[in-house]
Amino acid sequence: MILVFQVQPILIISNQVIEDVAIELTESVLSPDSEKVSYVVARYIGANSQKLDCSKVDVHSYKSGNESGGVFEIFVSGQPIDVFCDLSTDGGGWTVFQRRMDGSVDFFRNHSEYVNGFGNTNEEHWLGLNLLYKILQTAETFQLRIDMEDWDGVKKFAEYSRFDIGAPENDFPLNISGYSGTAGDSLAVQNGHKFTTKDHDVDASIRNCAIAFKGAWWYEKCHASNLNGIYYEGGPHASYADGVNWYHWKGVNYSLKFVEMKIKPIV
Ligand SMILES: [Ca+2]
Repeated sequence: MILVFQVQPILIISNQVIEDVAIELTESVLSPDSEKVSYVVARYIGANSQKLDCSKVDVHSYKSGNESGGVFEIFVSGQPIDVFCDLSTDGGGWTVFQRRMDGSVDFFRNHSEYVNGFGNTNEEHWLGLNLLYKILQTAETFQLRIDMEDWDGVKKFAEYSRFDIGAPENDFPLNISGYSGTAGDSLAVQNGHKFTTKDHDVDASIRNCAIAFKGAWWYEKCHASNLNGIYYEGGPHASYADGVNWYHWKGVNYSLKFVEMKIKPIV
């Protein structure tokens, strides 16, 4: 009963929301979990006035692009933020937080830049670990999808049914599971590890993996994937494992032409 009183003030706004909340609360009560209930309530409070991620945007409200994808405004901790939404791949609703596509943006950057984000939302960019962390707080479970393309136009993907990163004070450790896809699982090695940059070494190696492999990543000692590495035109590179590498597809001497990392809540 307490739950009902908590959500009543929201229910005025739309019948659809009433139904959605009722369904989710029913599921929550069937498997009691106060954290989940608070997530659901917070999510629907936000859904009425604020779009918390790309799964809740009005597809016609793009700032650039079109209904199948583009730049949209979402709200992160109440603040409007422009993000790129992929509204067509695998059911749409994906909030993009990383893209490599032409090498126009330097990704060999320091800790504060990876925390705060950089690049052009329409093109190459890194959304930023702080924003990513905050978005991931708005639902109990997010999934991760990574779309990739080689220089022959072959496309593959990796998807994880659970994706999360830890708090800033813990250096954003990676928490993933539930791989599926066509590209192979090159994130398993990185799971549980903190985010290292060239000026912030929190990896498991005696050296700094970000310096060694010219990227910034959830390095262990060091990696099976390096999607923030050097963008080598054409693909093959003689240098060892410092490109935009995804080991289980193309090995460590092939830099991908296109990469896009994106998240979507499971609700
Ligand atoms: Ca180290």
